[in-house]
Amino acid sequence: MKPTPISKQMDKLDPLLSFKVILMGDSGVGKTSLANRQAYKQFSNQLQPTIGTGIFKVVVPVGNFKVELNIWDTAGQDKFKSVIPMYMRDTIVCVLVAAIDSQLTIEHLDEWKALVEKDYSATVCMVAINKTDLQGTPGAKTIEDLRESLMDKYPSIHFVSAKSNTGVEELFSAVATECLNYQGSTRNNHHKMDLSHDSESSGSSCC
Ligand SMILES: Nc1nc2c(ncn2[C@@H]2O[C@H](COP(=O)(O)OP(=O)(O)OP(=O)(O)O)[C@@H](O)[C@H]2O)c(=O)[nH]1
Ligand SMILES: [Mg+2]
Repeated sequence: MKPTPISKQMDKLDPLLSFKVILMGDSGVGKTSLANRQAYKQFSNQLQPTIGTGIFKVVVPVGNFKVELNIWDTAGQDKFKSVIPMYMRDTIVCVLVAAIDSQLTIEHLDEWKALVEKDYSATVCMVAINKTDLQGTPGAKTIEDLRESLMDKYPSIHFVSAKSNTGVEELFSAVATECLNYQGSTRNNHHKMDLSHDSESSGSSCC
């Protein structure tokens, strides 16, 4: 029997829930590249730095739910940092992004987290260490070392590569699951929603 295409499987899923998610982190770590990879299945070696913010819409199936993520891709350059809190309102999950080949961007994760928590302490901060295709670059820490040094502060860490398309789908699936759990905990008297899979659906689609 032919497998049902993901688009058909997704038609069966309901309801559509929509959440706002923000990508933050130093300039050049690959925030726009991760959003592009998830939304358009594309990667470019020559992206211009983001100015202001861009919004990407993707739909991610999680169990019986079809979750729409509105991904706000912010600009990492210092000159834009002061405006980022203006975009934070109604954000459920913030993905703090750093690059594995730049220890400085990893050290700056705490500053980005502080920026989020200053006014929005309920926002969930997840971490994505991008550019894992560059593992082994001189001076770069290993995934194991990084996980160990960051796990106390950041329980949810994902190691990804927008370039080689490693872990990106899993990252946004985890983000969508976190959003659903948030929704479940606020709506259903702190009972988490049942996210068990009754189909083999996975993947995402962009609107
Ligand atoms: N090797 C490698 N390069 C990547 C990866 N992701 C992004 N890049 C490159 O890193 C550079 C910066 O990527 P962007 O996605 O523009 O970074 P950004 O975080 O959006 O930067 P700002 O918009 O300035 O905040 C680009 O040249 C990308 O091609 C990756 O996974 N691996
Ligand atoms: Mg960008």
